[in-house]
Amino acid sequence: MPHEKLNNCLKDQVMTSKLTLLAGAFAALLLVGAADDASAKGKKDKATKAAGATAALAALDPDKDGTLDLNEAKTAAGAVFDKLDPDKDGTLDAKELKGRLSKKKLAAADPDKDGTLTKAEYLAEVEARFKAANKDNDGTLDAKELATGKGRKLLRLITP
Ligand SMILES: [Ca+2]
Ligand SMILES: [Ca+2]
Ligand SMILES: [Ca+2]
Repeated sequence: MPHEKLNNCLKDQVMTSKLTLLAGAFAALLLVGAADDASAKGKKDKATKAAGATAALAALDPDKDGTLDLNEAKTAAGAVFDKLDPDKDGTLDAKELKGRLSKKKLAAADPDKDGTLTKAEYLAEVEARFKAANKDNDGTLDAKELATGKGRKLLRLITP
């Protein structure tokens, strides 16, 4: 190989490896950026959920003691039930529930299997979710407990 050609060939190789390095560095930057975004999003989600739970709690807590007790949850649930039952026949069917309960959950909460929930059945489901969300078993739910997955499942049934 003539000297010049060899030189060019080497230059090409150096260029290629530099480009590969650059591409690698760029990809790494992108990855770091994506990871940052994901953790920022996670934090934001958590903050949003906590803020949502705090706001929901404020609306559900007539005695303003900063926690939700079972009576308060049931009172709120009763109001939601009445609102969802515009034909006032005392039962909610899947359509009236508007996705607050999945089909499976509706079936589980409906022991007489007539496809609708009476207020008593609805309140029993509320009580079960309240207990599931009340991790420390102190009889009340605070904003932190309401922000958990189980807490939000309860909120779905008791917030307008
Ligand atoms: Ca309260
Ligand atoms: Ca029923
Ligand atoms: Ca608690």
